[in-house]
Amino acid sequence: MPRTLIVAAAQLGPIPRSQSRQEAVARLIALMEEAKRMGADLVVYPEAALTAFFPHWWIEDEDELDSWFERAMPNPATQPLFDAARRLGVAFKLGYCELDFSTGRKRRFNSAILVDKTARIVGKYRKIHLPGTDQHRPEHPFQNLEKRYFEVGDLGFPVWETMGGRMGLAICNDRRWPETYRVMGLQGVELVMLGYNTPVHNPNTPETDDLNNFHNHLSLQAGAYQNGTWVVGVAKAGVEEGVDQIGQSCIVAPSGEIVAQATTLGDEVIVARVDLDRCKVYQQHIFNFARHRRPEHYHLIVERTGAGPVLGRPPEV
Ligand code: CDV
Repeated sequence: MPRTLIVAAAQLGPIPRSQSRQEAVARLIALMEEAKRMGADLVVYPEAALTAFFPHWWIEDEDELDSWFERAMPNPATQPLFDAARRLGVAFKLGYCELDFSTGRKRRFNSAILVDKTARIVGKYRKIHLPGTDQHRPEHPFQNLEKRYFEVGDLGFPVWETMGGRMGLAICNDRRWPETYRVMGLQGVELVMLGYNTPVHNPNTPETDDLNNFHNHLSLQAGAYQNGTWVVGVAKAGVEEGVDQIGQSCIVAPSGEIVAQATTLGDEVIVARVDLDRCKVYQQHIFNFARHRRPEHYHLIVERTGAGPVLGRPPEV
């Protein structure tokens, strides 16, 4: 298996509330075809790439809420994307909202799947770090109701051996948490793929709005470097149903350097040549976890500083 892949980040502009799944999928296929022309082996799409980001709205009607979710993958609306992957020989990572009945009760997740060049689903991840609240905040210009609409993912942070490397998935807010990368880093991950819907304005913390682009890249670059892994972060960008979202989709090398970056807030493909062997210099030396990581000593620092576990933080992040 070659250890070098051409990886594409397929940024999306806004998906209007009125846009059908079929129309959204047609956009994804157009981006995949463009990525193929650019030589791509693998295309990474954003979080919730089939619909508008409905957690920004208060929805009381159960059927209306369910209408934003997928009950199967693939399904009739997304089958053309799988067909395109097989026809073009391009793997992809897709973010979508999942309605699951496998345990005998209805569960909703913010999910992502990794699909190989034969259109076979290699793995699934369900978002663990859900931001926002489960409460309606009518005084805010828009909501983030992920804690109301989704359950915390129950699949952990697995890593799959496929496409010649070790691949992992994360979703949006996960990228801000070092644990996300480290749990996969401890499994030797070489390429982390994630998508995001990140508003420019955070109604809870407007004083940090100016730093949103900086914090996006800071998180992606730190996660990459500190685990010696490639990271691809892909936005749904632009003004979607009145909510302005950041772009800045990018591909980050294990050095922490950004090697490709989107320059628009619309549908845009960027590509990079991803040599998975570039992880080795970091994973075998500065971040050789087996040789240098000392988890058995970390608790001493907590005891000496008296910091203890951090409890009682405000419920919203
Ligand atoms: N979809 C997200 O997870 N968005 C969060 C916002 C709400 C802070 C993010 O971390 O980008």
